[in-house]
Order: sequence, then structure tokens, then C-alpha cells
Amino acid sequence: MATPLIGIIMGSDSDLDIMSGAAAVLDDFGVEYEVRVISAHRTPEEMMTYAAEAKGRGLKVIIAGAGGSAHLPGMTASHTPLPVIAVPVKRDNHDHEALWSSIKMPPGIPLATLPENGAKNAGLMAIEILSLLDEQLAVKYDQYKQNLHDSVLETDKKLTENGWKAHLASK
Ligand code: RP5
Repeated sequence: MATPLIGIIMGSDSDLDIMSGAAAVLDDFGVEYEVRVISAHRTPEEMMTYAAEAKGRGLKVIIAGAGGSAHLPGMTASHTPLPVIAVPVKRDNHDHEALWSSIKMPPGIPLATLPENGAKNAGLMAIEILSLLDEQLAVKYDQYKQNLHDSVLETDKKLTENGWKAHLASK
């Protein structure tokens, strides 16, 4: 098995439905990754070891998701020189505590905090980072952006041809 470049970690497997959005992006781009459950509160030593060893194992970026009192992303960032992307996991019975836990990091410990449940963009941001040193991946990413662009033009064409009422009814 190839060495994973991205570590997707989460506080509980109950986060997997959200965090799988990052894994799906990495699958689409053919990037090797690993998915782990590591809890800042329930397995703090394992979290420290994972973060401390991540760079040496060949990981380039860590995507960390947690809900509630989400300490996993920030504490992982404290223990690794790698870029860490936080995904605050938001449930209907949560307030915005996971977002606030990640977004207010102290100066000196950067953590790229994405919107609540923003795992897809976390995967894309990891692709952007890897693309800096991987020309083949950069070409794939350019194609992805071009496809996004083209699909908006196509939608706009249909909307203007058919009128907004028919367009809305067709959705
Ligand atoms: C957090 O508590 C986890 O990241 C999860 O979002 C939340 C609930 O965890 P479980 O009780 O479902 O394991 O640490």
C-alpha cells in the first residue's frame, strides 16, 4: 500500500458521515490518505503520538474533525509542524462550540478552520497544498476548477433560455 499523504482524523466514528466528505474528494483525485479515530479527550496520548509522528511517516497535511468541545484539531496542530485543517462537526443538538473551539487559536499555532461540516472543502484545500509540489495533481486541480466554471455557464445558459419559472420547476 502506498504511503498516505493526508491524515483524516476525527474524535469519534460518529463524525465519519461528515468527514467522509474529505475522503471522497481525495478518492476523486487519487491521493493516498488514511482515516483514523483519535480522541483528544479519550485518547490524549495517542493523539499526541499521532501528531508528533505524522511528518516522519510522510503525511503532508492533517484534516481533523470533531464536534462539541472540539480540542482535537487545535491540539493536533500544537504537536505537529504540518498544516492542520479543522472541520468543526455541527449537529442539530449542538450550538457552535466546535467552531469556536477551533477558530480562536492563540497566535503562533495556526489552524485552518473551515465552516461547520466543511469536509469537502477540507479535502480540496489539502489538494491545493499538495499541488504546490505535484505538477500532475495541479493539472487535475485546474481541470476540476475548469469543470466547475463550465457547469455554471451551462446552468446560466439553460436558465436564460428557459426562463426562471421553468428552470425552478425543473430542479
Ligand atoms: C466529539 O464528541 C466527537 O468528535 C463527536 O463529534 C462528539 C460525540 O462523540 P460520540 O459520543 O459520538 O463518540 O469528541
